[in-house]
Amino acid sequence: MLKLYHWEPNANSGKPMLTLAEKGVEYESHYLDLLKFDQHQPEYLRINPDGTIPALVHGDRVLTESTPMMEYVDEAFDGPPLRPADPEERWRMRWWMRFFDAYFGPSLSMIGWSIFIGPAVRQRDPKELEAAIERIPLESRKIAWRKAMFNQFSAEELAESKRRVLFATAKLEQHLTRHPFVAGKTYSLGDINGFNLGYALPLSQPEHCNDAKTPHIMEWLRKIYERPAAKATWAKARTQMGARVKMLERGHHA
Ligand SMILES: N[C@@H](CCC(=O)N[C@@H](CS)C(=O)NCC(=O)O)C(=O)O
Repeated sequence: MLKLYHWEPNANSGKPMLTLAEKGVEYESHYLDLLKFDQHQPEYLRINPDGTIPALVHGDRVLTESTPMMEYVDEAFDGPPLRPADPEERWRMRWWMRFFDAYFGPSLSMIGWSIFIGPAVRQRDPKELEAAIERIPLESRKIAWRKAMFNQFSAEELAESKRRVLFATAKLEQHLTRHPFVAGKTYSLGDINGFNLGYALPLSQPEHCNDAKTPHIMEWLRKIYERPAAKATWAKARTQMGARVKMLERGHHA
């Protein structure tokens, strides 16, 4: 019995969703609405006391942390391997996953929380928002929610996040001029990771990520989106968040 607790096919939730789809593994999907704070409700905290998503329940095991979770899925189930056999390629895959998760993801996330998540909940009753913050178990998530809800990200921290996102975008473009995929020749968890964090870059940073400036990133994103597993995964999107992926359809013009 396999259950995945997730939100939209996006960022950390999308990583195991696409991995499971690539492996051809069936699972019971539990959609948590992040904007309704489903992830902080007692039923979910019994599964993941940190109150973050995703979480994967396999028999009596509870797996958290989306990147090691993808490796678990690749190891534990049949289906096409998603980690290269070649040691150098596997090292490169892990190098990039670390870079995506530690550097690119948090910066992209801060920008997303300030322009999308915050405004999406800000009009609610401030007392309701304060009560929601009180229920958040992790201090770091409390801080992120408070800043998003009350528009408290400073201009300096947003500028630094933007600088990091552009640095990471340029670094990835450079890398993809030499390799078709993140690990090298082989499509891998590294691509699944990067795609989930960055598929909306052409929308969020249109003047920096586009066919003229980053043709290799654009081709890489489109190639991944054309995979049947990716199409099936993003077909599960329930909101505009996941539906943004449609701009990767060839022939789509902004
Ligand atoms: N490092 C964790 C991060 C999990 C995480 O923070 N997930 C976000 C969604 S992408 C979340 O649960 N946010 C909800 C909240 O902070 O309340 C992972 O990769 O799984």
